[in-house]
Amino acid sequence: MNFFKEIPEIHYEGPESDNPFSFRYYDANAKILGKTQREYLKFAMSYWHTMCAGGTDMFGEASIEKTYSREGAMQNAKNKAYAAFEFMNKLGIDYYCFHDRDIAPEGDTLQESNRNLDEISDLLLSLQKEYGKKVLWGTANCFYNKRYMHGAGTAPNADVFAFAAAQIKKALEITVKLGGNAYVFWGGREGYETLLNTNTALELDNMAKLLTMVRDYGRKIGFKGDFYIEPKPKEPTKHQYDFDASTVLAFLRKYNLLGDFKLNIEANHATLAGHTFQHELRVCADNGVFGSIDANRGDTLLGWDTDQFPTDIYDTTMCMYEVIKAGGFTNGGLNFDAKSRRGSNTKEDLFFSYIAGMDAFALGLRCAEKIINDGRIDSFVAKRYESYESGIGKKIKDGTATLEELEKYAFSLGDVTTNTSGRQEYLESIVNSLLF
Ligand code: XUL
Ligand code: CO
Repeated sequence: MNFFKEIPEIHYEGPESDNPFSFRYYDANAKILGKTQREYLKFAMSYWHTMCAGGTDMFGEASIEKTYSREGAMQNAKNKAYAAFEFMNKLGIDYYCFHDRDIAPEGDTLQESNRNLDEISDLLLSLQKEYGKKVLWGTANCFYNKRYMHGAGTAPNADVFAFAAAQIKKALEITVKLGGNAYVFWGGREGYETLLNTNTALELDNMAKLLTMVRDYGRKIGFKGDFYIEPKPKEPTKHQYDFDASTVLAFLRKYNLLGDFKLNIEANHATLAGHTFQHELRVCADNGVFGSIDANRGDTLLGWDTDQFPTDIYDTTMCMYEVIKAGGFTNGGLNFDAKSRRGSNTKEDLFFSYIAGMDAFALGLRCAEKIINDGRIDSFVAKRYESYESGIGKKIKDGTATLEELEKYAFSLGDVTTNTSGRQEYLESIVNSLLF
């Protein structure tokens, strides 16, 4: 099997190289902040976009050839697995992420789907050993089949809930079998179209019950990794319950799921929620729930999830700045939840897309390191809040100040005229001078 035989292995050649099949910034073994770039970035291939998506949209049929065999769905899945490892191997990507239905076809019954998964995961396990690749995370596709049109864990019908629970149980078992250290919940249709037909309180309670059961079962079968929730505000549903990082945090707190659950932040989901990618990462880091990243980008002129490959250096820099500050990845990594455009429809384009994304993050990592090593941004922020390090400010910070005490203190001040500049433009120009 040699699906990508016309494509060479991709290696680092440096910024001056004009070889399109080379990395100009991603130098896997070069050290940065004490780790190799490879260890820091932990790139992962998304099985669905990379191996399955044919470039369809609401107006058009597939434009990209993703057929691996015409001898039935199982043979296709097997050949797809060989192609996936050939692809990762040529790019030097160590991890992959998958939905159950990406790797093995759905059967007529859940039992048949599960048998398909057993057979294909045996093959994946042997390919992982052969190529030295790992699973970053697994998940269940509980949104494609029409049974899930009203949701899975938030379905108004208990049979749908039960079916989803059983499907997720198997997807978790397969993730564990393949050695994955994380399991993702993206609430594809866990939301509503209209409140006129929706019992939001029951739906959210049920969702929490499902996550609790999966957590408990996972721990019972020896899964020691993280569960992640991936926030997204809308699409496919009008309103999704896992709207953004703050909403998910409130949910995890309410239902006592913190500790086992962290967040998987996707760039384009952040922008759809009206936030920057960096904002969502910061919310996670501030609350100890930073888990993993779905690396992509949207388009400011389009209001949907375009899942484009990330190439904006400012974005990747500020992302890696937050990742470094959060202590780097543990069980998570950078999964390219991104697809080549419908018009970029050759095998070469698939490689160019990954090269562009990996280079953008490698460059972002180096730029973030520069900002941190330069120190001006950090020391500006520290100085901006220094009044909380002593006197009345320290009492406020420590939680020992009372309202009466603050009133007495304020009376002693006369007027307060100590507002100092936030120096936004100056700081932005420092970042630019370090980047370019
Ligand atoms: C959809 C999305 C999913 C999840 C996994 O917007 O991001 O691919 O990452 O189900
Ligand atoms: Co995603």
